[in-house]
Amino acid sequence: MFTVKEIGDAILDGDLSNIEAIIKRALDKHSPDEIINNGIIKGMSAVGEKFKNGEYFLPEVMISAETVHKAFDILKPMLENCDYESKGGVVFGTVKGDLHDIGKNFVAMMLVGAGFEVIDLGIDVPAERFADAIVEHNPKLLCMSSLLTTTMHEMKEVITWLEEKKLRDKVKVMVGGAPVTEEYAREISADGYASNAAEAVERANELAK
Ligand code: B1M
Repeated sequence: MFTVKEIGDAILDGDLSNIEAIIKRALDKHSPDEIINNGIIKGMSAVGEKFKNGEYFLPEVMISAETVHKAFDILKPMLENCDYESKGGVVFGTVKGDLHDIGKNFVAMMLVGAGFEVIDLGIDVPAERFADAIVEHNPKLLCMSSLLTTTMHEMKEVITWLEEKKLRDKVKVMVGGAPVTEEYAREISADGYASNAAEAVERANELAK
């Protein structure tokens, strides 16, 4: 039996070869939500701390990120198969110039688990692709993630682009990611902001009403 703490440690150690077995055994005792919030997110936050303190360098961070992706592959179908009625579509992407997707994937998975249909545009998404996806999928929400202070301004670019294309009134816009704040969200006229995945689900529920 593996505890959620051990899952966090496996992420921190980048234990790619054992993560599948660890998650599967942890599922005997813990829900996917618990594993994500108390295991994987805590582990990845610890990786972030070590990166910040200079104890970890990019190779260690990348192997931990890969371990997280492998854990997601196992947990994702479990969240998707929940018996929820669809609350509407969500177009989601990490903004142009930004390759971080772990947080976006967490939030997307939680939104799927809460009954939204997520159209994931991936990373490095330019304004035009967000706009095209709105026309194609007619979602209730547009979600953008940014992890870099040098890319968060792209969120404003997207909103301006939507205004120019007369698409702004068709969706509610929610933004998030480590450098993004509630104040910044207000400044760029986003409709909502969340600082973590659980809050993102709450905000999405409010905005989709
Ligand atoms: Co990067 N990186 N990175 N990195 N990286 C950060 C973000 C950084 C803070 C590290 C540091 O210096 N302390 C720093 C940014 C500094 C800044 O801008 N202020 C940084 C840097 C500088 C860089 C590079 C420039 C490094 C380089 O090449 N020299 C480079 C940039 C590449 C690019 O994007 N163009 C780079 C590269 C990478 C990797 C590829 C190695 C890897 C990404 C792998 C991947 O994502 N597939 C990576 C990682 C892993 C990190 C850290 C260590 C961890 C990020 C993470 O996954 N956190 C990060 C340090 C840190 O954050 N402490 C760092 C865990 C994740 C669960 O949290 O993403 O914050 P987070 O998501 C949260 C919330 O923010 C929120 O909910 C999530 C779950 O709770 N949230 C939303 C996120 N999106 C949301 C959307 C919402 C609502 C909530 O609504 C729509």
